[in-house]
Amino acid sequence: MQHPRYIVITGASSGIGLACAQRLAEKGHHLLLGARRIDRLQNFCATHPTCQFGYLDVTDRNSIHAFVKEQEVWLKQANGLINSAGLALGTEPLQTSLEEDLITMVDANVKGLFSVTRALLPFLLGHGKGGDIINIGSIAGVFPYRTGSVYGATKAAVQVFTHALRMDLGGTGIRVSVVEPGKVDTEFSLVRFHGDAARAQKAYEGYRPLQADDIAATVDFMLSQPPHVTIQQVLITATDQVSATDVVPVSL
Ligand code: 8X3
Repeated sequence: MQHPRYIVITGASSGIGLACAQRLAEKGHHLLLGARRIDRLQNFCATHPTCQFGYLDVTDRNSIHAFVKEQEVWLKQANGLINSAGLALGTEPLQTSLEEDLITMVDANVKGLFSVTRALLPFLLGHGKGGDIINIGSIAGVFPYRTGSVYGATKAAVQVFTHALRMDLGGTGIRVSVVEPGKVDTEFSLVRFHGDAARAQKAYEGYRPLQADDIAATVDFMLSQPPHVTIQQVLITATDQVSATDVVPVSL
């Protein structure tokens, strides 16, 4: 078996974060899970003995600092961070969008991801043995689409942050990467559509979307590379998704 790792996962209560937790816990890695919905994390950790959890609201600096302080002992061994907390809100063009949505997306996807990473870097660097930072970006940050100005811009920020942080961390053995998924069948659309379940379900109908575990498998593959290999950027879509917005179901 691969050496067990000590990996922090944000946004671990659902979607890609939860799928990463499931897959990596099954491989015996030690995980520190952060999210707001700690009842979900508690349930998960009850059946996964290598996992522990803490309340983490990445949009709140005080919460980030409290999480770090509470988990200080565990964090001394940390050699991985998966930044999965993030969201899209609304499907309106900017002129009719809600300002609240804009602020929340920037707070979580940009300020939250940057602040969590900065707060954890002293630990990732402290033991001098290298590690991984894997950021969950989006196809929206690579190929802009209508009504995705703010969400796409936050994910473009994640991509640039990844590439520049990799430079900052040159020589430390810490690999920095971004995974940029297309449509993944998770609670993502339910959140984006403000809880409209029927509409959210439609977003994944009529074709075969990615599942959260497809992304977790990619993350696992990246983490499993030997130390001299960095997979810096991965754009991953369902085969049926041929652009940021177009779906053409495979007819084989
Ligand atoms: C999620 C994918 O296609 O909704 O980041 O932008 S998409």
